[in-house]
Amino acid sequence: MRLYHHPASSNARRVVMTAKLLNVPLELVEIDLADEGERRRLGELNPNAMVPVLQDGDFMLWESCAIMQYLADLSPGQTLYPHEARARADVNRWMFWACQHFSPAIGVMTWENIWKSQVGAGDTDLAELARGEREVLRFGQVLDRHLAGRDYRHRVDHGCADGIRPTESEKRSPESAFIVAV
Ligand SMILES: N[C@@H](CCC(=O)N[C@@H](CS)C(=O)NCC(=O)O)C(=O)O
Repeated sequence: MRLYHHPASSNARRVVMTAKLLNVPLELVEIDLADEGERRRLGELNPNAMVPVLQDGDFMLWESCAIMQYLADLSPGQTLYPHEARARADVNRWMFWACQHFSPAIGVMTWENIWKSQVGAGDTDLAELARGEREVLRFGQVLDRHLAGRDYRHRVDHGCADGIRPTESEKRSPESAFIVAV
């Protein structure tokens, strides 16, 4: 299976981390989101022209959480994505939360701090950055409270140790811990 991704995309990273935890080999194809030609090619794979996109033979799948669930469904005996209804609903709850709340908040930060300059879309909008910071703080606190007292770091470390590393610019940005963790 092939995954079209970008290393700085948290949406792509959560798929890569899931594949590593499930021991599903993926051929990683990096898309340069700053390149017009590559973005056009991406638009042929995903009408939203976004990474990640999974190619499994003639089956194309976009949306990171759908890809994660698909990889789990292809992995007999896996325990990462539970089968029991409430346990699965709890995982689904956090997946929807990440897509609806946390990722969009992080997205404001990464757009203003990283992508905007790379695609020549102008200077950082400080008001927008402040709004992003407020949103990251609001939803980050929800995650923080949920994780307090739970043993979760070894899972994240396991994913990171296998090659998921923040770029130098992400290391300097305050949200890098969240980008790696989610
Ligand atoms: N809901 C989508 C979001 C995907 C997404 O926002 N991808 C970003 C990178 S993190 C992207 O490709 N952006 C390119 C663009 O907006 O043009 C998912 O979970 O896969």
